[in-house]
Formats: sequence, C-alpha cells, structure tokens
Amino acid sequence: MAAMTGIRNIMILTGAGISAESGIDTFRDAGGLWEQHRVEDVATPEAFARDPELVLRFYDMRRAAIQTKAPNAAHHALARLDEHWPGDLLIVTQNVDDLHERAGASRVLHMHGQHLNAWCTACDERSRWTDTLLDRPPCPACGEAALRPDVVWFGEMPYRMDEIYAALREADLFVSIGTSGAVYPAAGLVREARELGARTLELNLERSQGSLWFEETRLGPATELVPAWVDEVMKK
Ligand code: BV8
Repeated sequence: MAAMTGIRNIMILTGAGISAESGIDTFRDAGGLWEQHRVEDVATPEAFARDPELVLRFYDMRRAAIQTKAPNAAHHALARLDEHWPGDLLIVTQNVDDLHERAGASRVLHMHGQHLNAWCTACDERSRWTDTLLDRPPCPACGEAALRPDVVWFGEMPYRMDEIYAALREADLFVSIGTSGAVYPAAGLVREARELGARTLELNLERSQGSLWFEETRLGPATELVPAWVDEVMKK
C-alpha cells in the first residue's frame, strides 16, 4: 500500500479464512460448514426452537474442535502488531474461535460471539464454557437448564455494533482478512470505511464479494500475507 504515512488508527476485520490454516473449517469454501449443514437448520433462533438437540450438537462439535487447534502465523502477526502499535487498533472478528486471543492479541472484539462462552436465556449471564451443552447443564449463575451457545445467529443483532462504528469513524486504515464479504452487517463495513475516508486493504485467498470497495487487494494465504503486511506496517 502506497504511503502508510498519516495512518494512526487501524481497524482489522477477520473472517474464517484467517483460521483456515489452523484447521478450522470455513463456511462457504468447498467442504465448508454450510455444505455439511444448512445454515437455517443450525444457526438461527428458529432452528434452536425447532430442534435444540441438532443445534447444540453442532456447536458442541465445533467448541470441542477449536480446542484442539492452534493459532497460526497470521494470528501471531496480528498479536505482534496489537502489542506494538502506538495508535488505536481494533481487531473485529466474525470468528467464534479464540485463536486471536491465544496468539496474544487483546484488542479483539467478537461481533458474532464466542464458542467458549455459554449464555443463559433465564438470567442473561454469560459463563466461560469449554464443555458440552447438549446435556442441558445448569447455568453456573442461576442453576436453570437454560444455556445456549453465545453466538449471534442469523436474524440476531451482532454484538457491540456501536463500538465498531465508533472505532470505524476514527480509523485511518481498514484492513479485511480472510472473509468472503457475504454476511451483513460485517460485509458493509468496508463501504462505510471508504465513505468515512479511510484507506482500505484486503488480504484474502480470492477476491471477496466486496472487493471493489478496496483500494488494494492482495491475494494469497493469510499465513503469508499477514506477517508480510505487519512487517511493512511496523517498519514505517
Ligand atoms: C442481522 C456466528 C438484523 C454463528 C455468524 C443485508 C443484505 C442481505 C442480507 C442481510 C443484510 N442484512 C442482514 C442480512 C441477513 C444476514 C446475512 O447477512 N445473510 C447473508 C447470508 C446474505 N445477516 C444477519 O442475519 C445478521 N443479523 O442482520 O440482524 C437485526 C437488525 C436489528 C435487530 C435485530 C436483528 C447476523 C449475521 C451473523 C450470523 N452469525 N456466525 C456461527 O459461527 O455458527 S455468520 C458466520 O458466517 C461467520 O461469523 C461469518 O460472518 C460468516 C462466514 O463468512 P466468512 O467468515 O467470510 O467465511 P467464508 O467461509 O464465507 O469465507 C472465507 C473466506 O476466506 C473466503 O473469501 C476465502 O477465499 C478466504 N480464505 C479461505 N482460506 C484462506 C482464506 N483467506 C486467506 N488465507 C486462507 N488460508
């Protein structure tokens, strides 16, 4: 990207592509999650009302799987940037895995929730959760057997949108990593970033659906593109 001069505040949006090389399925790619399961069967409040076992089994499987995976070079590079970047930096992730944090990043916002939290629909408490939910365990806070995965399902409002838009208004640079740009409102952030005057960069295996909104697109695997970009930024 031409001059990084004048870049103080950075927003980074990540998607399933950044965790693909850690062995976590993406959604839309061949063999992705949505080929194995119909979204509307497992990731909507209606599906949970209709067949809670199917939904809880789906998330128990994924919650167990991510605990066997490790962050990759892309996660580690962003953690390094997070540690040393003097300006504002916010990693807004659509991912429900904890690989950004396990790589050491702290300025992370999970807009679609987290696998390793359970949400009680009786007392609204969220509890750290690494085990299963299919057996309807009691809520650690209120004892009710009313726990659900703490993820944002289709038709539900993503988390902390006000913080995301506030950070977007301050951003000089918006970088998108490993996302197909298919799911809103996440997919609409690049357009808003452009309209707010931010520089825009896409790092992805292939062009995303919102590719035309990016000033620059670099194609390749995240474990190569992201460390190279972070080195570039840190050198400035
Ligand atoms: C809402 C959590 C309203 C659960 C998820 C506007 C237009 C059209 C539709 C809508 C719209 N606004 C809202 C909608 C409806 C809907 C939507 O967007 N539908 C789509 C399908 C058309 N949006 C919603 O329902 C949202 N809620 O709008 O609420 C509202 C308003 C007011 C009040 C109340 C409600 C909620 C959306 C969130 C749903 N939950 N996840 C779970 O994980 O199970 S979404 C989930 O899917 C992910 O979090 C992520 O967001 C999305 C998957 O996308 P990606 O992460 O990009 O993954 P994908 O596989 O698609 O692509 C991977 C990319 O990586 C590819 O480009 C590939 O090339 C690249 N890649 C692969 N390997 C690598 C790589 N890149 C680099 N290196 C590699 N190695």
